[in-house]
Amino acid sequence: MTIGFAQSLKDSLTRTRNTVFSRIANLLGASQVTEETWDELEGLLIQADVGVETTLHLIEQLRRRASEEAILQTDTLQTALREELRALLPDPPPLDLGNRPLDVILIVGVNGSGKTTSIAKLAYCYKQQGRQVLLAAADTFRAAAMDQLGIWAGRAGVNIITGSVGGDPGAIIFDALQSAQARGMDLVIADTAGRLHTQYNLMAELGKIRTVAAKNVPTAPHETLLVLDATTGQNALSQAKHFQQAVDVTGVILAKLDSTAKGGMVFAIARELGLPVRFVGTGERIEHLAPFDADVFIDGLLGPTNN
Ligand SMILES: Nc1nc2c(ncn2[C@@H]2O[C@H](COP(=O)(O)OP(=O)(O)O)[C@@H](O)[C@H]2O)c(=O)[nH]1
Ligand SMILES: [Mg+2]
Repeated sequence: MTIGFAQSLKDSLTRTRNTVFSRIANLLGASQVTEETWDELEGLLIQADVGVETTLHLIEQLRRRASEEAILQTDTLQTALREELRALLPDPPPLDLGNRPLDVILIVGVNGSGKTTSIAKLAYCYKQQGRQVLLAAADTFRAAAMDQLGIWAGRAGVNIITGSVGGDPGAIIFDALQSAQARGMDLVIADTAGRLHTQYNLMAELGKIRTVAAKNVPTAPHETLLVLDATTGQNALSQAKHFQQAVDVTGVILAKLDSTAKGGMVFAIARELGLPVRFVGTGERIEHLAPFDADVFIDGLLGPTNN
């Protein structure tokens, strides 16, 4: 990870760090571990949006280690906490991109989560890396969604395929893939409608998009990234489960990390959803997207290690 990305990931954690994690770091300063330490740590982790289930798991692991390793001092416990948090975020394999002539990324998530903005940021980021990017505006449910993506495509300097409002999203994916292949482009990023009003609609629509994609590019989509709004904390998790039932989600883009103190939800996403966070939104501008890095993330929360 470049220094610039690492810094922006750390900066986006300012609220999360200042609100709760700095208190965890203070609690685990240089003193004795007491029964109160455990209670306070548990409360702070829950406040930090780590999630109840994940917090209880962490406390259990740490209590076991404290007794096995005879941990009496809070600073040693802090080191153990850091290790256990890190263990919750196993490094995923690299994104399945760049292994074929044309990659397809499907972006899913509810309206307002930051989907369109994240697509623009991804397009910009991959364009910087020299890739030929084409956007597919397959959120045909709202006219504004297609217009907005068009504006962002202009900012990112990439082309876009749109259709008519209420039109068939599958047809737009079809056009986009045909067009990308004809023009020798190597990456299609598709926006989709974030309708959740019935699970059936969601599944039907996303299922159809996948079928059309796979017909044109046999192994597509290569990544299906779910955009979650970090400011919604634990609510985002139940939302995510609906999407996981509808489509084979391969990773998460955690948008708006800069505007929340709920950054601890990354641990719950990993443990409760089994999904790696791949990118985080660090602001509203097109360059405000950072690849996720677990070591940088944990340093950003607790400060760098002293050893
Ligand atoms: N601060 C901040 N705002 C964001 C970020 N990503 C998206 N937003 C804002 O969230 C709002 C909704 O984003 P949009 O992309 O339109 O969401 P969509 O409805 O899911 O497509 C907009 O006001 C964006 O500027 C981010 O990473 N940080
Ligand atoms: Mg949108």
